[in-house]
Amino acid sequence: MDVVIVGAGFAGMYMLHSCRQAGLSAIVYERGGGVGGTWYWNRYPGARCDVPSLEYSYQFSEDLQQEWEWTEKYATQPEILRYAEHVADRFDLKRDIRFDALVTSITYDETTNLWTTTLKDGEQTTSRFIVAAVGCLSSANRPRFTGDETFSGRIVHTGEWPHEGVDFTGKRVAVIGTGSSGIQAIPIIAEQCDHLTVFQRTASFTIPAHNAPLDPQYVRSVKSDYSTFRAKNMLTRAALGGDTPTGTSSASEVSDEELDRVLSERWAKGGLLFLGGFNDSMVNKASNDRVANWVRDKISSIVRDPQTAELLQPETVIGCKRLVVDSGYYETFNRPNVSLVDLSERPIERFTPHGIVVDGAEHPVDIVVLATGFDAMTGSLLKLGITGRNGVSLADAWNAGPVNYLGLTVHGFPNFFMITGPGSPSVLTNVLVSIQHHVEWITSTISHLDAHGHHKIEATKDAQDSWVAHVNGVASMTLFPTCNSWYLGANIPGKPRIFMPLPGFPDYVSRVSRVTENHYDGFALTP
Ligand code: N01
Repeated sequence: MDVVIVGAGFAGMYMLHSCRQAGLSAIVYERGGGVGGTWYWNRYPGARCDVPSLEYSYQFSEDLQQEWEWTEKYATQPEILRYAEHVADRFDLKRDIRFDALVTSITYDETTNLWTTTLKDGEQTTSRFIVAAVGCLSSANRPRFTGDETFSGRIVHTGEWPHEGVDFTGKRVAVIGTGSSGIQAIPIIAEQCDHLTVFQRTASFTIPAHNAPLDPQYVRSVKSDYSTFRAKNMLTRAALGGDTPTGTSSASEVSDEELDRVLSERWAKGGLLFLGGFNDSMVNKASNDRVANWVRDKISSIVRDPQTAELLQPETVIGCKRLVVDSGYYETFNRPNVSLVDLSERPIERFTPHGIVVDGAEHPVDIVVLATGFDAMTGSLLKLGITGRNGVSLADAWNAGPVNYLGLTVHGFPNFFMITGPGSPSVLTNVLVSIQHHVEWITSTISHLDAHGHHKIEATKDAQDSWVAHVNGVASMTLFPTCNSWYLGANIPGKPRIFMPLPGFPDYVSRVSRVTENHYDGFALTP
């Protein structure tokens, strides 16, 4: 093979299509039984994208983007999975995808300049290039709790949701975790179950989605000039929401009335662009405090029980942990069948056969939903068992953190590419846009190598060191490093604390373009 691609989510599918267009032979190995990546696994109730559907979609084919009809502003998981299936069928992708194919190792051979990919069943394939399209949030974090093996009920993880669904009728349910997954699932589970106990270690800031069916007239107007709509989005920091520009003033400088006007407007509109009301919310603590306090007051105005309302008010900087978008989350705590248990001071003590004990009190439970997130950005890459030049494993190379060049490559790992890897804007963007950028760069780079008789591309150590310094420098100008988020790896015990994604999509794109135009500056190309 020219290219072995790992993962058949949105990144792997487009990578395969792009390879074919460039005349490269390629095969995709996918551990799941179907396409869709994160949307294949995350089937929990309420799972839905928080990027508007007209943006969270491919733009490489005008016909595709014209013919596909999204039904809601924010698409549900089943609808996104149907879209992924549609794309796979429309571009005849499945004939080059091997499903239920778990990659156990990928090893570089310096003498042949080839990579060998080994599957769990022992099958091996050699290829000139490897593209890891494994997703940023695809390695479930399943913390163990004392006594959980004695629990007589069922334990499920949002990121590995049973395909047949879970019936909560008449059950006492625990949800552990209040990030995006928990916050999406909690309102739906509360409606279905007998009693829901939410176990919260850290409160999250969440903004209402105000989801609704898509207005056909709006869809027609976007589709009448889709490319301009896409181009505007790509010029924003998060490659998203070009129609709602970021405010031009500082939240620390406006009057109380102006602050309230801007934030009320953004709250009423809903969604992730809430934080763009002012131009400095993520770089100026005083500004962030004012925005955060406004949301804290909002929580108090929605949640009737004052003690619960207080527990639901996050203490962190708003936006430090990824902002969540919800449908009826805070309102759910006004239901008589929902209670909140605070773990911030006292963690879960143990599981018993019939419940969960915190601070000496047992909460009776039949089903436990772990909404405990992922070993983000590096977890799935490290699970591939990658070994590069001189027998050095990726795990060793990343011992102190995921060093990389442009978030696309790693020194010591020639002809190996990552899509939305650490060091790229990835999770701080509409990831479909980042995926497109990376896929097209990787394909054109391979074509460039072939056209110029180069067999090998590898980031130099110097270029990698400068890139890592650049990413750290940008992150340190923001408020992102001020809390324990998965962006920093802080949710996984023992993981190096490094801010992994790079804020700012447009600047990233220009930097990558400059590297390419400058004869792949920072890379060694070997004839
Ligand atoms: O995971 P998370 P997620 N005991 O890591 C808690 C994307 N996404 O699956 O904050 C008790 O955010 C943990 O507590 P703490 C999106 O990018 C998108 O919800 O570490 N609690 C936290 O509350 C998102 O950010 C959508 O103190 C424990 C929670 O579990 C990312 O995926 C939907 C614990 C984990 O929250 C991850 O979201 C869903 C323990 N031992 C996800 N361990 C969209 O809408 C962990 N927690 C597109």
